[in-house]
Amino acid sequence: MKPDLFEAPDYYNIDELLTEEHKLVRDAAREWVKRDVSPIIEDYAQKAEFPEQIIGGLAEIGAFGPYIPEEYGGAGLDQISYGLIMQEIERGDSGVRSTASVQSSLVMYPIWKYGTEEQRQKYLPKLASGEWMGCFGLTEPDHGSNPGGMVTNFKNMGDHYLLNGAKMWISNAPFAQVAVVWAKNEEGRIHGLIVERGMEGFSTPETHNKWSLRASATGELIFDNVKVPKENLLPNKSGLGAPLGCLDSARYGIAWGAIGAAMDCYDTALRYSKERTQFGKPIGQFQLQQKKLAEMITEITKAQVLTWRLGVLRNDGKATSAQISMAKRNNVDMAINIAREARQMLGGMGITGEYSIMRHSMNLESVITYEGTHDIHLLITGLDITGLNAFK
Ligand code: TGC
Ligand code: FAD
Repeated sequence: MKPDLFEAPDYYNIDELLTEEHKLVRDAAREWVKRDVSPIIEDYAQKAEFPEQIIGGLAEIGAFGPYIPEEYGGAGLDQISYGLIMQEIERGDSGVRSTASVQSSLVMYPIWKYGTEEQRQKYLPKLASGEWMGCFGLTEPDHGSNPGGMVTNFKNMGDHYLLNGAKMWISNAPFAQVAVVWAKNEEGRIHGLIVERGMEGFSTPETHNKWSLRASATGELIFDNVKVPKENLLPNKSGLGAPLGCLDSARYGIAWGAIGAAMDCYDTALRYSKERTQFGKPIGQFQLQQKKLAEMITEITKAQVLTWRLGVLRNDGKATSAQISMAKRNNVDMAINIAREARQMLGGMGITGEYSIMRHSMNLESVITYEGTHDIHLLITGLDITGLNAFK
């Protein structure tokens, strides 16, 4: 792969909206990605392996629990710093950002928000340091967009719960020590349970043959009469709103992450357009190529402003789920379109692993699907503006 020469576009001087702390956090993550991710990631994506050696570095840049209080091992940062870390990681690779999103927003967040003090003390510091990795089991083979239909269930056996069912498409599953699993009790109410690797009847087969997110490990979670200790139930929130609340935090991170992937594709295409000559001039001098670049920087800039504003709303505790959904949908769609156009600008070289664009393009097919598909997010906005529910 070519050396990482990334220079971040900032057409509207968004940096002026950031604090010194935001910039320090962002720059540390950017340097780490250049040093420890870019040189190896193409190889790992080609091999379809998660590079486990980067776990320590992710923890060091604060990617595991950026906004979790320091008393639990988190970085205690605000929502904009959290977003900027996700942006920088996904600039390197969406699969690496996935690993961090799951750990922070889908495992640490529910333990922090819905767990007991004992659960927080037991799990959060180890998850923040990367000593333990976690995964989040919501999706099932027959219940993806409609998680409320889940059939995974647990029964109260007096001194423990008995868990049965299966989850599918679970990021980090093949190596996670801890799984936050959503299941229905005997009354059909959804609860979160912490399941640990090694519990009898719990297995995590890996999902192979992915053309997307190849540097992220995906698997199933299978529960065959798993005895879960009663103290592993998350007691402080139940119902579908509990897992959906975690998704708000993760979708917000993805909105920032997608900007990172788009910036990398744009920056690569811009540089290539000045170096590659055809018909005796740099291809960047042709009007059609300039149109592509002009549209890319416009869309990136719009997404940067939208997402920074969403971060301010999140910091003030005012962002709605529908606002977060809009940013996730818009930014991932923006990034996938930019990846496609940027790929074309590199001609044949664009399909090779010499450049990052094709990998981003394939990764973004997962990002536009998980955490709610593009169409589900359109319907969430539709419901919010009309008051009419397409899901009922
Ligand atoms: P609905 O009746 O609308 O809602 C049920 C309850 O949930 C509340 N709620 C929310 N709460 C917090 N945050 C949100 N975003 C919420 N959205 C809804 C709602 O108020 C209600 O509460 P209550 O108290 O009245 O019971 O639910 P529905 O069954 O009609 O479904 C709505 C729908 C379709 C929008 C929802 O199911 C949905 O978002 N589906 C998409 C599924 C999804 O996103 N799955 C993601 C799986 S995890 C994943 O993909 C990780 S990838 C990680 C990585 O690698 O980066
Ligand atoms: P389906 O729900 O079957 O949807 C199929 C199509 O139908 C889509 O186009 C969808 O938009 C459309 N559709 C569905 N309902 C409607 C409707 N009401 N109106 C209009 N169109 C509709 N899940 C987890 O729980 N944890 C994870 O860590 C996780 N990681 C993932 C990693 C990867 C790489 C991938 C690909 C997925 C991951 N997922 C995870 C699952 C992901 O959230 C689901 O794939 C996603 O929610 C869609 O569900 P589905 O694949 O079952 O598609």
